[in-house]
Parts: sequence; C-alpha cells; structure tokens
Amino acid sequence: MVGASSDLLPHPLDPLSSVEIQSAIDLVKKAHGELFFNVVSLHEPRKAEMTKWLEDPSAPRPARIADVVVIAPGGKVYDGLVDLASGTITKWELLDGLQPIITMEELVAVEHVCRKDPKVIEQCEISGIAKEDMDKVYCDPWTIGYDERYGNKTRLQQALMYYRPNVDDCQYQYPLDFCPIYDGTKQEIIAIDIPKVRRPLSKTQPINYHPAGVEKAGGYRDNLRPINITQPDGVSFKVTGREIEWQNWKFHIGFNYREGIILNNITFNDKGNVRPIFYRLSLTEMVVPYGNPEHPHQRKHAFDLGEYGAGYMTNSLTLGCDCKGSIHYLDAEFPTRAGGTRTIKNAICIHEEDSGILFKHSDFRDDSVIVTRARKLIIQQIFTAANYEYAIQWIFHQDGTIQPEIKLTGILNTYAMNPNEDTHGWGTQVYPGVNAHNHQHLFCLRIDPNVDGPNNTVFMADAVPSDAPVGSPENYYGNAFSAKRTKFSTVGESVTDYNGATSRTWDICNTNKLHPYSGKPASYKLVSREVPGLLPKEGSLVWKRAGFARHAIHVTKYQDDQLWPAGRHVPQTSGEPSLGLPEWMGDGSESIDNTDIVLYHTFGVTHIPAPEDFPIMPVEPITLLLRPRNFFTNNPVMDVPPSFCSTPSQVAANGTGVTDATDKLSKLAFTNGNGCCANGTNGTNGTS
Ligand code: ABN
Ligand code: CU
Repeated sequence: MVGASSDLLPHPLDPLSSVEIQSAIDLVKKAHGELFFNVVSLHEPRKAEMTKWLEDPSAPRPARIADVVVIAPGGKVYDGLVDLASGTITKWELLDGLQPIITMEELVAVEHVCRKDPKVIEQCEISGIAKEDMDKVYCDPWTIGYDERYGNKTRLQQALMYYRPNVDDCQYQYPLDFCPIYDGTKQEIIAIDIPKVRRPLSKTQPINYHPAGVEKAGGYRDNLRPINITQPDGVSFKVTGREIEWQNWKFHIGFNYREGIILNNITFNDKGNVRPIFYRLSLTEMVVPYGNPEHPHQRKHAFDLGEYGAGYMTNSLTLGCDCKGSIHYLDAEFPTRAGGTRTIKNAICIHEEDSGILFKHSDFRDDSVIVTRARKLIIQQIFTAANYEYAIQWIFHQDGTIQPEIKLTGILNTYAMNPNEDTHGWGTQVYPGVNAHNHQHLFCLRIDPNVDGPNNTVFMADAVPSDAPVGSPENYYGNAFSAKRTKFSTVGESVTDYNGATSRTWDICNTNKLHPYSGKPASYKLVSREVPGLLPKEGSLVWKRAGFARHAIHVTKYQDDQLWPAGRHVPQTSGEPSLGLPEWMGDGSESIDNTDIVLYHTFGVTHIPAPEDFPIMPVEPITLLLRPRNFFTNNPVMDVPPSFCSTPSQVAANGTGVTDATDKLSKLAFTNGNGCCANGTNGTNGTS
C-alpha cells in the first residue's frame, strides 16, 4: 500500500522544494554566518520509518530533513543536517581531508582565472597562441582526482586546456598540451604540469557539427520527411505529485544533485494484488578511467556522479527534440553557492513510446493470428559532464520488465598530438592533431530490492552443460544442459563478474514465495551483457578509489545512508582506504541470505575511440533488464488488447468477428508498391 499523499504536504521522498532549500540555508546562515553552499538536498527518511508510513498512513510521517554541505571561507568543509519542521540544526560536523562535490559555479570560475594567469599565458605563447588571443583559450576544469603531491586538504582542480579559434568551433579540436592546477580556496593557479615532449597548437582546418560547419562541408541531407508521434486522446499515465501510475506500475520519482533520477516504492498491481518489487533504484556512481599512463593523464578518471553530480549537471529538456510526443516534465531545484536557489526547468521528462510487438503468433495451418503491440513508459534525464552527454532512461514495460538504458553521446575528451606521433596504442588520432585517449565508462546501478517483501536473496544463474559425459546414462546423447544456481549467502560470496559463455545472470529472489508451477522463488532477474572488467590494474589509483568497479556484482545488507559506493565525498579521495562499498563489505562474512539487501551492479563500455566519434559522437546505447521470473502466474500481458486477432474458428467462418484494432494512420509507404511513386517522389502522400 502506498501512503496517502496530502495535497499540502510533500511526499516524504519528494526532493526539497526551493522554499525548503532556502529555509535550510537561512537557518544555517543565521547560525554560522556567510558560507558557500555546496549541497542542500533531501536527507532521505530512514527506511524503517518510511516503510511504516507507507504501510500505515496514520503512522508518524517521516520528517523533512535537509542534508547540508558547506565550505567556509578558508576552505573548511562542514556536513550538517537541518530539521525543517523544527528549524533546528541537528548535526554540524567539521570534515578533515575530504572535499565535497564540485559545483557548476566552481567549474566556471577556473577558466577566467586561467586566462589571466601569467604562467598560463606564457604556456599559451609557447604553444603558439598570442597573448591577445587569450579569450580564445578555454578549459574543462576537472577536479584533480587525486595527486599525491598535493593530497586532499586543499581543494584543487586540473584545467584541461583547449584553444577555440572561433566561438562556434568544436571545443575539443585544438587541445593544449599543458595542465594548470587551480586552488579553489585561493582562486589561483598554483602549478602547471608541462609534458617533456611539447605539442604546439595544431593548425588544421576546423571540423564542426554546427550548421555553418555542415553547410561548408556540403550541407544537410534533404531526404528526410517528418516522423511525428501523436497521442490524440492523451497519455495513458497518471501523475499525482511525483507518484506515477501506468499499466499496473506505481512508483515515486525522486531526484537529487548527485544520482539524478531516483525511483522509489516500485509496485506492480498483479490482478488486484499490489506487489512491491523495488524499494529504491538509481544510477548511483560511475567512473571513467582513461588509459594513457603518461603523467598527468593518470589523474584522468572522472567520477561524474560523486565528483560533479548527475543532478547538478542535468539539462533542461526541450519538447520535440530531447523528448518527442506528449511529455510531462518535472523540474529540479538546487541551492546556489552564495545561498540562493536555482531551478532547472524540465529536468525530467516522462512519456510513452510505441515499443514494437508485445507478442504475436500465427498458426501455419490456418492463417489465424494474434498480434498485440507494446508500449513503454520512459522516465528520462540527460546530463552533460563537460565533454560528454549521458541520457539516462528508465524504461518501464507492460510485462513487468524495467530497462535502465544509457545513451552516450557528446564529444570525446581529447589531447594534443604532434604530426606522426606514436600514440603507443593508448589513444587514437581521430582527426589530425587530436588524440582521443582510450577510456571506460563504468556505471554503478544501485538496486534496493523489495521482491514481494524486504527479505530477498541473490542467486547467480549460469547456463551449463551437464557434467555427465556423452554416452553416460544421464547424458547419453550429450545434449543435456541446465541453469546452475549459486546462492550468495554472504557478502563475500556475492563478489562476482560477468560470464558471457554461461549467459550469466543474477536473480533477486524471495525464497519465501515459491511459484505454484515452477516451484522456483519469485524473482527479478538482472540481465546485463555489457560488463567489461575494470582495465586499470589492481592497486592502481582508480582501482583503489573506485572499489565498486572492481567487480560486476556486490551485495550488502541494507543500511541507511549507504548510498554512494565511492564514498560520500569523492573529489580527492586517495583510495587509502577505499571509501564506500569496500568499507561496507567489511570482511565479507555478513549474511545476505533472506534479509534486506542492496545489490550494486557495475556495467558499461570500454571505448577505444575512432574517427567516427569526432567531432561529435553518434549515440551509443547500453541497456540492461530487470525481468520478472517465476513472479507472475503466467504471461501478465494477455489482457493488453490485440491490434489484430483472428482465431481458427473465425478464419473458418470467413473472418467474421475478428478483432481489428489496427491503427488507421498506418499506410503503405509507396503508392505503386515498387519504392517509387508515379511522380518520382517517395510516395508520402499516397493512400492505400
Ligand atoms: N567528465 C568530467 C567532468 C565533468 C564535469 C565537469 C568537468 C569534468
Ligand atoms: Cu567514451
């Protein structure tokens, strides 16, 4: 049961409104004076309290608490909690050697300082840029990651430098070879990393993806006719506050500065029985390690969520291009560094799409047929992590499947190269003078399951041939194979990797609930097939900092506040000790059998760049599935009306009584059937 959502009060999992953010800021300012506000975000209700309220709306409503991180003048960092109802600061803690997330405002500041810094100007001149042209010098100001020369007491950024001769040119075509280091507290450049081999500014012709560049290169193709999505009777989902209902699904859509979209209390109405499936789903961390070992590129491994925030970097989406059709948007609200608030309009888009065929069968004996079409519900955000774009889609299907999908696009991170320079295989020359280093995009999905209740168990499933040899009585013909299930009883046992050879999947089960037919536990199966191992070696900086990326699966026992597997504050962690997941796993002996658990899944791609990725990358999708198995009694979508159905008896009766709900907008592509119209055009006006 989902708790009552009052019109006046926010749902306990709703993100803080701008009014709530401002009131937390005002309380903190009153108590502690002028500060830089780094985070003011919902401190999520304790699960036990939240569950009680969800089960019984007359139970105490979880309090609205703001999680606050500030930086005091001089660079001291404080973690705080503010109880919004009572207006009290319930926690205020000085942190030592921890740097909180880098905000957009901190990012933007670095470029201005670089342009004025005499040491940077000198390096630009060495690269071949006149000092009058410093307004054409740009930087992507990454957090420094970790650099043993500086540690983590000072807040540092590394400026990846570029030259852009014309404001409309591609930002990443003219990389510069040196890397200034910026001290955020002093707001100055404290050092510059200069490579032994210098790489002067490349003089190649600009290549650009903007209209002027495309026109210059021959212009746009003119053979595309419009494709429009129409929903003449409106959408089939209902939104109340931030709770959505669609095709038996019901869930709450949250959003924070860091993970972006968070889905909570996901239930499925199974013929009147509202069954819980997941308590919380989110993309919770990612790391993008780069593979060039030459100093200082070892520092290039971005934790885009923990260091910059998928929420803070999220795009304001545009109707008709980021999302097509009938769209419902949700905004996002954040603090500003100075203690105000800002709104990102249309941060989340929600819409339905046709999803091809849901099921079909035709009988070869008699031409009877049933075809039922599927649709899907998409909850989407897109964030820009400097050069890259990540479109995060949470796709819900009618058959109980949830499909997280990430679309990678944007621009490669690039570095300067000399003509005929050997890349040593660590990168690819994607355009003359442009070296795009090898890298991985490793995402961590946090799954807090609730499959028919909070007590769940994870099994690994491998399809394996029988051990019995050919000719043996058990496997005389040698064809026997089955699914081998390995139960994870302890945290240590759960640490596993992908195996494509055995079609490995992981089942999140409720072992207390066996299926009446199969005798197997009700479960949700994680099907994920793009699961590269972490390529930086054991003991490397990335390996130490990104404990979650060492293996595909880690399962822990649930604990409040264990949300972010590379640690709560990620910039400048040394990895000694490894924060987050490795700490939570302890010695691995904790039981995860039939209890409240959380599964962390790391998946992604290894990207060896190619010229086709430049100057802007066509989308590369990565997808995975959470599928009901032994969960429903049988196919749960047989009640979706078919588009067309003729049974054998209807065929025999010359088609009387067939169901024909085919849409009357679909039509033949070509009037004369041969791919070309009488008038030589491609038949868009033809009717059948
Ligand atoms: N991809 C690293 C990054 C993200 C945002 C801003 C700067 C750098
Ligand atoms: Cu990539």
